Amino acid sequence: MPPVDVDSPPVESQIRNLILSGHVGFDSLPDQLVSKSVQNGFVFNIMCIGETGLGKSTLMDSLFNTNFESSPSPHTLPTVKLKAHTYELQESNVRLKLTICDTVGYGDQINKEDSFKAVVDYIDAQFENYLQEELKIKRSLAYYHDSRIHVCLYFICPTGHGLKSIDLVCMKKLDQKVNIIPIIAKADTISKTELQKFKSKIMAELKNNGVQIYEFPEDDETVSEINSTMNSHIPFAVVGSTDFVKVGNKMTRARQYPWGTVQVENESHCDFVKLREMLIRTNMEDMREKTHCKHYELYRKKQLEQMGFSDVDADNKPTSFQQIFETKRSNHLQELQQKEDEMRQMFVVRVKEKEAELKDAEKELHGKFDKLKKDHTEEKKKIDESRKKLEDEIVEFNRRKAQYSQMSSHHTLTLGKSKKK
Ligand SMILES: Nc1nc2c(ncn2[C@@H]2O[C@H](COP(=O)(O)OP(=O)(O)OP(=O)(O)O)[C@@H](O)[C@H]2O)c(=O)[nH]1
Ligand SMILES: [Mg+2]
Repeated sequence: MPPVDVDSPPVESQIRNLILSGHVGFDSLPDQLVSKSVQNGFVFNIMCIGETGLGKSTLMDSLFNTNFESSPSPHTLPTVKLKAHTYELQESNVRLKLTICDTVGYGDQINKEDSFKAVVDYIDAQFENYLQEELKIKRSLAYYHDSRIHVCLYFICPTGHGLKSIDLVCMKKLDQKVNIIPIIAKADTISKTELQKFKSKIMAELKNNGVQIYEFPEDDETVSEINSTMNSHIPFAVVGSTDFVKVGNKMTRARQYPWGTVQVENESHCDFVKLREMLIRTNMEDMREKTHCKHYELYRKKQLEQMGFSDVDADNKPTSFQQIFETKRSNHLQELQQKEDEMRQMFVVRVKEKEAELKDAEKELHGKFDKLKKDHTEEKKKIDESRKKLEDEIVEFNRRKAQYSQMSSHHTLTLGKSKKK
C-alpha cells in the first residue's frame, strides 16, 4: 500500500470548478442510470410478522393487487417457521422480483419467549449469504438473488389494549436488523375513537421500550412533506380484502358486513392507501438503501470484527485489510511454530521418560536374571554334590557288593571242604 501523505490538503480543496463552453453530454447520466436499472429489474423483499390468521396474506394480495395463492397456516406448529415465496411482477416496463416471507406459527406456542429467534436467524442468514458472496474472489453480485429483507411489516393484533410482550420483544430484537413498519391488522374491528387511543398507546410503548421503527425519510425535499405527515400516522391501521364490491361504477376491494361496507382503498375507512403509498410508491428505494447501507453494514461490521478485522491497529492508527491479514498470518504462524516447539519439547520429555522407564525395566530384568543365574548355579552345585555323593555311595556299594560276593564264595568253599572231612 502506498504511504499516505498526511500533510497534503484534502482532495476537495484541490478541486477547481470549471465552466463548460458547450454541451458535453454527461447530463444524460441519470437517464443512463434509470435505463440500466429498468433493464436489470428491481428486487424487493417483504417480511410479514404476525399471529396466524391476522390477515397477512390478504393484505399482501391487496397491496400488490393480485392473488399470491397462499394457503392458511395451521395453528398447531411446535415452533415458528419462516416461509419465503418469490414472484416476478411487471408494471408497464418495470419488473419487480418480489419475495414475501411469512412467519408460520408465530404466536401459536404456549411459551412464546423464543418466537423471535427463527425470525432473527432468518434475517441474519440472508445477510450472511450476501456477505459470503461479497467475500468471494470471483463474485457475481450482479446476478446474485439478494434475499435480504428490506422491510418487516409487523402486524399488531387489534385488541385496542396496546402491544403484547411478544410484539415488544420481537420488535426490539429486530430493530437494528431490519426496517420495521408496525401496522394494526384488521383495523375494521376497532372503532374510530378507540383507534386513535390505540395508536398513541402503541407509539408510547414502543418509545418507552426503546424500539426503533422505520421512519420515512424527511431529508429529501421532494417527499419530505408527505413523509413527515405519514410518520405521524404510524402505526397504519389497515384492512385487507380479496372481495370486490361495486362502488359507484367501479369495482373496489372491500369487506361487506350486514351494517355496511369497508372499502380498503378509502382513506376515511382505513390507512391502507397510506401504507401502499409509503411502502411501494414513495419509499421502496429508501428501504432498499437503508437495508444495504445501515442494517447490512452493521451486520458486516460485526462479523468482520468478530473475525478480528478492524480499520485501526492496536495504536488506533488507520490500517488496511492487507496489513491486518499479514499481522494475523504472522501471528498465526508464530502460534503454530510455538505449538510445534511445545509439542517437540513434550515429545522429547516423553521419550526421555519412556527411555528411563525402559532402563529401569531392563535393570530389573538384569537383576532378576542375575538372581536366577545365581540360584541356578547354587542349585547345580547342590545337585553336583548330591550326584558326587551318590556316585561315591554307588562306588562304596559296588565295593561292598564285590566284597560280599567274595566273602560268600569263600564261605561256600570252606563249607565244602569241611563236609569232605
Ligand atoms: N375483519 C377483517 N378480516 C380480515 C382482514 N384481512 C383478512 N381478514 C380475514 O382473516 C382471515 C385470515 O386471513 P389471512 O389473510 O389468511 O391471514 P394470514 O395472517 O395470512 O393467516 P395465516 O397465513 O394462516 O397465518 C380470513 O378470513 C380473512 O378474510 C381485515 O382486514 N379485516
Ligand atoms: Mg397467510
